[in-house]
Amino acid sequence: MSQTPGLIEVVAAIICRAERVLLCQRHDGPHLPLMWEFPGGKVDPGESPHYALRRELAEELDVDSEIGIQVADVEHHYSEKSVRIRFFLATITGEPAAIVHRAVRWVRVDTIPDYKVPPANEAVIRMIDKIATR
Ligand code: DGT
Repeated sequence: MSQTPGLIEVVAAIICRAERVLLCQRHDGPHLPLMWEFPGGKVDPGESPHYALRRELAEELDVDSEIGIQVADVEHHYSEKSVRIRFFLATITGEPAAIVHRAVRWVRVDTIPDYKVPPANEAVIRMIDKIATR
């Protein structure tokens, strides 16, 4: 995959079930503390986005997954780093476990505004009701 120098390539999964979407709460650390993100993470060198996302979902949630279409592609600049996040629809087998997150939760789409999300996710969250019903 071609990469822009300095831009960290990230993949994230939008996993929907019965009008709910899976959100994962980050720990209370220095970067985006306690925010509710979509599961995923950095693409390692040589990995395809799909491969990276399946690996991340297995590592983070202990689930097998199928990755579907890409629904958003966002670039975001933090003071300390820049990320490009590609969001994919995905389905998982089994119940997700909070292996690396503080919590994982199936959140009703209409209650997402109650959750603090990373600024990079705001555009995706605004269209989540359309995405969730695809
Ligand atoms: P690390 O490895 O110590 O940098 O750990 P994280 O958790 O800060 O980074 P990682 O590997 O999950 O990379 C994801 C980056 O993308 C991180 O800067 C947070 C940012 N991000 C923004 N929105 C999302 C999202 O919905 N899901 C995920 N997984 N990352 C997001």
